[in-house]
Amino acid sequence: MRVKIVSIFPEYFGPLELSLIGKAREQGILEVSVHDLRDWTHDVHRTVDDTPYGGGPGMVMRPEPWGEALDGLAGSGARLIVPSPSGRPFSHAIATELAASEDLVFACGRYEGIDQRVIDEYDGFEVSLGDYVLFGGEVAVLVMLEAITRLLPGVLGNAESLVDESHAHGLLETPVYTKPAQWRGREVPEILRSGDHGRIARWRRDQALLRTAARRPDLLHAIGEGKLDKRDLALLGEGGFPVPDDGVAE
Ligand code: JD8
Repeated sequence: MRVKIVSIFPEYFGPLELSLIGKAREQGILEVSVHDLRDWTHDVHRTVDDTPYGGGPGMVMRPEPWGEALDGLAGSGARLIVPSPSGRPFSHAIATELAASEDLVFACGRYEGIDQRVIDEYDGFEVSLGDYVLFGGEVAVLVMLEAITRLLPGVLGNAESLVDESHAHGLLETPVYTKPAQWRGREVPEILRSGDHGRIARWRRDQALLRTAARRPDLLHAIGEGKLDKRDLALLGEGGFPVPDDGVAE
């Protein structure tokens, strides 16, 4: 996968040298290039912003530098991703979709954002990390790239672990424990030390169901028809989570 990032703060992307993303680049699974938008300005002040049409606070990123940059970087077949607080919510599904792309270009906005004509010109896909406001798109790109890269074949040691991940199967992760069995008077649940893998699997599903029902009932609803068996529904009922008769927890 080829990834190009355009930003006025290219130094934000040092972390992409590290850890599994750094390793994926060494292994040639991922090619990342970071570009300074100011390289496509022609004035002594390397100006990338101007006042907003229609008035209002702050400044807007000028279209010309972006046009010149993306003409060079977002060739045919490249997909332009634009982090924006007004974008579609980023998700595992979007990460999976983008992980199937050959060529991704990320446009990092700053100030009040990028002139909308740039996004329209390159059919940019506006994506948001969540309902809070950041200073710019850079950290959003770091988050998205980590979620996308770990889905690329060969990046994760045991790809199996991708299968039983939360958001992959729709339930939140279960609590995890390691040695010592006692810590500050706190015990690791006995069942996890029982060696009874059948009971352990059931316990973990129960924990995932109860945690999801408590913290993310929206996810439980999204799981949809028939994915929750009678025992799941009984557990949720006992846990005080109303279970409608169509088998989909409220
Ligand atoms: C891109 C400029 C800052 C946003 C005026 C503060 C994503 N989940 C998210 N929250 N915020 C962003 C985000 C914020 C950005 C830019 C993404 C470019 N800003 C602006 C509008 C209000 N300032 C984001 N993904």
